[in-house]
Amino acid sequence: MPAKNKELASIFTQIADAIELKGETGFKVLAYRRAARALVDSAEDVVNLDKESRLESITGIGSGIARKIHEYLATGRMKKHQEAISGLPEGLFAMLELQGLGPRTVRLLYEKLKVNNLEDLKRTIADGSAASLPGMGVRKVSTILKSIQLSEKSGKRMFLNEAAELAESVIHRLKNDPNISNITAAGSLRRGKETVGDIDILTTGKNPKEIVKNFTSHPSVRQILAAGTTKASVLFETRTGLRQVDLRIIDASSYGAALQYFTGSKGHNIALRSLAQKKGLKISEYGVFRGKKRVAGKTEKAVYTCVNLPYIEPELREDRGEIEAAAKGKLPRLVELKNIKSDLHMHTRQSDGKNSVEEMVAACQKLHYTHIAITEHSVSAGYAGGLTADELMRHCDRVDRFNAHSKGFKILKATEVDITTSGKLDYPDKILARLDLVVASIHQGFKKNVTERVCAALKNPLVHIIAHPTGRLIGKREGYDIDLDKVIETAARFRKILEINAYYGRLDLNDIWARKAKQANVKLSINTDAHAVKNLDWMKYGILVARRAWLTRNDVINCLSTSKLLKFLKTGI
Ligand code: DGT
Ligand code: CA
Ligand code: CA
Ligand code: ZN
Repeated sequence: MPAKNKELASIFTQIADAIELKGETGFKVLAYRRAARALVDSAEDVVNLDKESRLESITGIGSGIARKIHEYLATGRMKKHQEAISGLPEGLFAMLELQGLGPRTVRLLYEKLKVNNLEDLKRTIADGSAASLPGMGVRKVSTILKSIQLSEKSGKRMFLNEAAELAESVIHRLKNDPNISNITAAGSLRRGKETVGDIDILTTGKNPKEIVKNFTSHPSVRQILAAGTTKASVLFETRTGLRQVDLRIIDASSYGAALQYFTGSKGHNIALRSLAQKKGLKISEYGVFRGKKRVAGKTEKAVYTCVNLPYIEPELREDRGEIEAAAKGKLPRLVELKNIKSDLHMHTRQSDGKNSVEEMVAACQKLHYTHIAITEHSVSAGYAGGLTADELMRHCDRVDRFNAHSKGFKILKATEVDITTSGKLDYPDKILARLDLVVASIHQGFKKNVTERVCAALKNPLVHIIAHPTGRLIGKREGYDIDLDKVIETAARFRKILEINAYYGRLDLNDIWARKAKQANVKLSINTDAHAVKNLDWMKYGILVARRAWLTRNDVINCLSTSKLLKFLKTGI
């Protein structure tokens, strides 16, 4: 949606809300709401409409509204807006965002109980005064309380797994709609971004109205924000709160152009459009145009072909040099899930995992891996059932026995050894020397010389991989104070491997740092750190990070065959 359409729509909505809060009802309120809807639904930029004095050609915009739009575009202000909101506490508008709380109720709370904001509202719910207002009652209040709790949970962006699962469930249901021919997720989810704000779904098909109806009647939809003839925005209830999903129904002739546009990122789109302009072309969500003539639009690839570029994978579309690389024919051939032959960091019941070695093996064989590493925690990770040196040696004996009888699938003898607060490893070298793979990581002393300790581990000839190098937990913990440039430089010097931890709450290294590691000739390893069979499919999230980091299969040691990996671990080549 053009930026000014969006801006003006929210201004008109706020006017409607404000005058309703002040007691206005009827057609004036409706007129402002209708104008807001019309601006959202319009395919044309309100700026152009205003310039060409065509505002009133849009249904829902009369002369009064048109004048106000013009005033706002010309001066950056709208008198009616300022007048409408004056005297109203800002907190009232935030309350209106809650489901089950309309202007009439907010007004009642404001006038009778001096409720100015969400905090006041929570207080009056807790002390029972809200429920005792006329027309309120316990049931209504409990609905409002649930909305507050949901909206507090929804404040943050979604983890990649939640976004992927939500999109999948919406798409799965709509796929049964005979009206729909194509359906796919776009936006940040398609780019594999580590967190997702809202879900953008594009479809083609007949009877768009029916498709919208089908979409908005999904049983998990809690609120319909907008529902037009070719698009709709709704809030779904998920485990973590209310999440926005946008659906757009596109004409088949524009599907590629729309997919390109709504996949973003915004930065990538802007760069692509300016390249097109230099070639006398205009790219929009409807197609690629030379003057009035559409020269492409059906497929995404054709959009890129128009500006003499090869197809650019969604994960690369972040305006981080992908357009220049594409122009020079230097795009990397990105690693894919199907290239992965192993998962090299996982836990079983022997330490803090949920499943047995046998169960993890069976699950990994189903994934067509040829080998895995079981990496239990070490001695001082007592909280996580860390293995004593003896226990680790007995585990290795069992692995040797398994491998002696196993064809086409090997378990690597391995550990996830703690880098202790003193900077030493948690097992003596003679124990580590028996292992095929040593994964080292920090689990304690987050503030104690982390860079030095990690670099010391990298210098130990027995160490291969540093797991989750920054220790961040997305949205929860910043990560250690670590000098990653120095870690990467040290890893490069000693031919060591850095992990992309595929757990959706870690994704550590992230895309930016994994790319820097590659540029410094450091190999990466994508691992799930699974603590149960069902965690093994997090690999796909690690792959997305790797692709966003421009990695090819040659950068990722999980793509090596068993023998090549074992040789690499021994010799560094
Ligand atoms: P999110 O939802 O915050 O994780 O990020 P996105 O990238 O999914 O952003 P969203 O949902 O606001 O919009 C989806 C795509 O639509 C976005 O990646 C690029 C395109 N888009 C949206 N607004 C604009 C805009 O104002 N200008 C341009 N060039 N593209 C836009
Ligand atoms: Ca989005
Ligand atoms: Ca969106
Ligand atoms: Zn682990």
